[in-house]
Amino acid sequence: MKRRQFNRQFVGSLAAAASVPLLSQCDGKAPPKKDRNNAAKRSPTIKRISSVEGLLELSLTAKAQTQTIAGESLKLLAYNGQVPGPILEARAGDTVRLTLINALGNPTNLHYHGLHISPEVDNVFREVAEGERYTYEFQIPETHPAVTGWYHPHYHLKVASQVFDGLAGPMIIRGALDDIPEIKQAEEALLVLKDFEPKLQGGGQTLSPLAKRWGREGSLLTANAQRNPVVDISQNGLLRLRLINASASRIYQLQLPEHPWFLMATDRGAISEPTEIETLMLSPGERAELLIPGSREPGDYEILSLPYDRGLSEMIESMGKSAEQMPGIELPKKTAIATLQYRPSDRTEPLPLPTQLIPVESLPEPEISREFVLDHGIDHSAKSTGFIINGQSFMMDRVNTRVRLNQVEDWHIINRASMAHPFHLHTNRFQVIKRNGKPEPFRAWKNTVAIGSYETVILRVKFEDFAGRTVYHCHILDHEDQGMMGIVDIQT
Ligand SMILES: [Cu+2]
Repeated sequence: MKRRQFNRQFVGSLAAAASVPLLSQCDGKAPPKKDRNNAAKRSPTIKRISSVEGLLELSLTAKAQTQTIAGESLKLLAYNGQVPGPILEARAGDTVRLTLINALGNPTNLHYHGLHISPEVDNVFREVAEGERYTYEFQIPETHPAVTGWYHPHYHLKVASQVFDGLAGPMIIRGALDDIPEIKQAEEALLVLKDFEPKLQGGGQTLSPLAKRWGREGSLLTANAQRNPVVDISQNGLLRLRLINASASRIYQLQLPEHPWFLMATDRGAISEPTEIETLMLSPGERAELLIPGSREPGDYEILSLPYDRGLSEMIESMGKSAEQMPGIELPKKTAIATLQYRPSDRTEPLPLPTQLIPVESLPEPEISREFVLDHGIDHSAKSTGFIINGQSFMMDRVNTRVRLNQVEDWHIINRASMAHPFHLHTNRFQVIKRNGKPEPFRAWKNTVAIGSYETVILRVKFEDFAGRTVYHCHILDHEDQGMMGIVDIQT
């Protein structure tokens, strides 16, 4: 085979340099161009804590720390000294015993985003006070699907600041999906997408009321707390890439130009078959798993974050141009968030994609339909500062919606506001049935869905297994802190 050298001078890290001799030659035409100034470095591996003999046992200390990210010294909050926090990994049926130690100087708690567990455990009303510790113990149901979940604080009024400052970590549950032979053969990578703002996190500036209303965003886009890290992909291999949007407010519109990628799982598990996609929208809280075949010309392929306007142009028009200059408000722009880098392999035949994953059942017709109108306004009873659902702002002891266990419902989520509001339901999964009157192209299990300004989404949910009080809310966490949350009481 005729091979030729290609330019790898942009590769900075020692680990990457070590792989250069192996990768120094390749077939045919030149690999795609990339921005040489935007140096891609191999991401340091996130520490992984896995269950042993059916038990995932650990403690997580939440504490402030200074961390250098892309050359900026940032004052952040970390779990066990790491941003992002360690990857927690367990199997369906395993027991989790997690002790949260709070050294933040503020109250906090934990939410297990993407896990189907009792709201008595995954309890957002719990307070773990400063200096205290609390042990969360639960069993992951035997029938739990394989999911990419994540854990983060959910203490009302502190959620946006604690997550924006770094408190978030991946939580992987393995199940039947992991036993599919083609999936077993795939290599895995995981990227936690998260923005930071040096002006706020170390620069001494404070968040303006306008940026808080908008939902704070940072100018420094990172994956695994690194700017544009390298993700290895084996030539003729198969990469299973997990993505978590752990940003407080940012909506990503992702693209992998000149390279195929296939969606294999959404928030709450696999879809029925790998589905080739063009762009992937990931709003705060959402996850996706992709299958990427190493089938292209060896080279570097950037995963791009494309501009997505979640209502900024309208806000800037109404507030004046000064909005653009405020830390915490970022104009949408195109950025490389990670770079896939080909690594040679002895494989001459490409690894096949699975033809089937896990069937996504069709939910029965709903017994009840409800409307949830998302809007900006004041609920005087709750002394809210401006974000409401059905005219109501969140109150700690006010149940907004009562449902029956095992009942199937259609929820019409109507966004009457000029900003996008990603809607997240705790405890239970749902399927998006229609968006703006149009059926979704395929069935998928979700628990967070972006609802653009003036859009309507119908989701179908069956309240399964667990009774008790849980919540739904906007996952732009500043909006949640400012009242865009409701309590649903699941009754037997
Ligand atoms: Cu919102």
